[in-house]
Amino acid sequence: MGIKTVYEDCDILVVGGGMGGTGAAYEARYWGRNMKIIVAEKANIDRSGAVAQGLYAINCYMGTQWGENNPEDHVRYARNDLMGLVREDLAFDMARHVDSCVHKFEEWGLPFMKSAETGQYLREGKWQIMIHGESYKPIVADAARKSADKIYNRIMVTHLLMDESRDNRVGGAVGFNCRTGDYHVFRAKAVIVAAGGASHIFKPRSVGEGMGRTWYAPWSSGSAYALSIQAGAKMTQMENRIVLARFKDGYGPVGAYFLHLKTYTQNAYGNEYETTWYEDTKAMVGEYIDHQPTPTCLRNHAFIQEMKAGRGPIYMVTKEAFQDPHLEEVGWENFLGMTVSQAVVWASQDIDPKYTNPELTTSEPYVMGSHATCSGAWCSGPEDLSPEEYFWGYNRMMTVDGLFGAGDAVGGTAHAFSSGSFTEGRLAAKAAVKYIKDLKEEKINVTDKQVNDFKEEIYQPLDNYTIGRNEIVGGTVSPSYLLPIQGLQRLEKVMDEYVGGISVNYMTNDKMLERGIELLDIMEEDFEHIGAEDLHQLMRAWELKHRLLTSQSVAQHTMFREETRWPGYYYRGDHMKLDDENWHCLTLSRRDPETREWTMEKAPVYHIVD
Ligand code: SFD
Ligand code: AMP
Repeated sequence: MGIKTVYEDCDILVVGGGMGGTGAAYEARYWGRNMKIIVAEKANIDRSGAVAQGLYAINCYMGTQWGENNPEDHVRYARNDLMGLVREDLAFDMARHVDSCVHKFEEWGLPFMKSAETGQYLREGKWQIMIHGESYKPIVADAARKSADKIYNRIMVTHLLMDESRDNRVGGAVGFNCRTGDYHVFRAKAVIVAAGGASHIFKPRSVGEGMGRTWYAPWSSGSAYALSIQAGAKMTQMENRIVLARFKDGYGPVGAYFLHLKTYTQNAYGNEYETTWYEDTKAMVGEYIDHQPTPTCLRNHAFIQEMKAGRGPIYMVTKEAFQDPHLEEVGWENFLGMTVSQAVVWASQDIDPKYTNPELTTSEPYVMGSHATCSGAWCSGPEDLSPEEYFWGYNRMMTVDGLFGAGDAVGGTAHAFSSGSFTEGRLAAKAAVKYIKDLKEEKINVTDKQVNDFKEEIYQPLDNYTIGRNEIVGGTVSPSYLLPIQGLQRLEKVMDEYVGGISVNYMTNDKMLERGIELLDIMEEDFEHIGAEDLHQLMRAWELKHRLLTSQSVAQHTMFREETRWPGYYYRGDHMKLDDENWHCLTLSRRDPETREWTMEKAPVYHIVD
């Protein structure tokens, strides 16, 4: 192969320069003054990740110094929203540090809205503060750029390297440059995976001409999960996919509308519907329905039931709030700074929310760890807080030595959002520096064989295409290869139909999952034959493989948890109730990198906050 190999040896490698990755680069420099810190990013950190377009709110801010909330309050909030199951040590640790990160964002130039009465940050809700956030990502990227020795943009990281002198220790990562095609080998003493969550593993509502539009970023390819799973790291709560109530077709978020504009929902006939489903929900989940605020999944549940009962569409009542010119402006700006497509959809469909109440929908499921859900890697907590089973030496270190996580990558930390993900990056980097210092002179050993084997595997889709292409004279259907888009649609269909997507109203059961898992396993074999016609498609091929591994993990976890813990996110038809007696626990999985077999286990939930 005439492919150039570029080597970079460093102390800390940050994979993914999104919110978690930029936080990690920034903090690594503070503690590791003389260390070599490298970031490898698939896109360009100025506009990469979920925050690429900007955000209109910072959804996690305690305001402790203003007497607003304490970290304990946030743990209670996240636990309540996730139906009792979070990693309270990780959640507390993030919450006690998040405010200082937000203050830094302001110092670095991010424009915050301020309350006319108090002069403090303008609250959208109890936890959320409002920003003019179009510039959010370039601002945090700048901090990372000033901290790291080098940022490699346009590198799709495909695999982690393992140290060959010690079992179960990471040794770096490999990937390729999506523009030049060069093969990149990063040998590192510690790796922080911050490669974001996963969209497009379940079939989206937006298909055909709208296919690129999803709520979570379409380029969130589950790499944080796949890279960690490939390396043998344990994962937790991967069944805890998230479904969101969103404005229809543009997937515009609803938080600013509900919390700041004080809009509310009603069914097609102008009626409030959540109370209609109170008894039904109580029969499924017991007293959780009485918790305040109502958990996100249970709000979804009422929405889904009302639609099934034939009283849709569900509308957001905007007509009242939009009579106030200030709120009208906020309503539009919310989307222009974060989800431009929602404003475009309204314009194209003649919807002016001042005169027409727009429709809401429930989205397809996403897998991520930082919104109202907590899928991700099983990580050590901080030494001063974590019970024994949650602590193995270094904060945010996965079950592979030297491998750390931040943001969506980390399991158990719901409601971290952008600010909490950045905070987790900082926490992981501080611990990674300590890990390296503790290694002292011990070297990482990565053989040429390991590097060359990955090289062959990574570029295989280009060969598949070049050779297979000779068998056809026109069109895209070949007997020898699948294109990434064809593979993606096949994956989305299986996940949708068998693992609880939109076409089955989020319903699945043991038999459906059994078949889904079989089909995913067949797909794993078929994806050896993905054909990539160019480097961009090679990136698509690897994104697809990462999505598949993420999906397999989701299916395995969904099979393992024999209850319906989060109605409104998904339903196990064979176990339609929440079962605290047997399942008030976290689920853990590990895929053996050699045999590819999955093993599942339960882990206790420790309530460290009353
Ligand atoms: O309204 C590889 N989020 C919101 N957070 C808030 O604080 N406020 C909001 O208003 C939020 N809302 C919102 C949000 C997201 C989106 C898409 C919308 C609206 C429309 C959530 C946050 O954005 C989210 O919590 C954080 O961004 C998560 O941080 P992190 O670091 O875990 O993920 P990332 O930022 O997406 O970064 C991932 C990076 O990795 C790169 N990458 N690099 C190399 N190799 C690979 N194989 C890679 N795969 C991925 C990515 O390019 C990226 O840079 S609201 O809905 O609630
Ligand atoms: P969203 O725009 O839906 O992503 O939500 C942004 C923030 O507002 C998140 O912290 C949500 O949990 C919160 N949120 C959204 N809708 C509601 C609601 N109806 N009640 C309470 N919190 C909400």
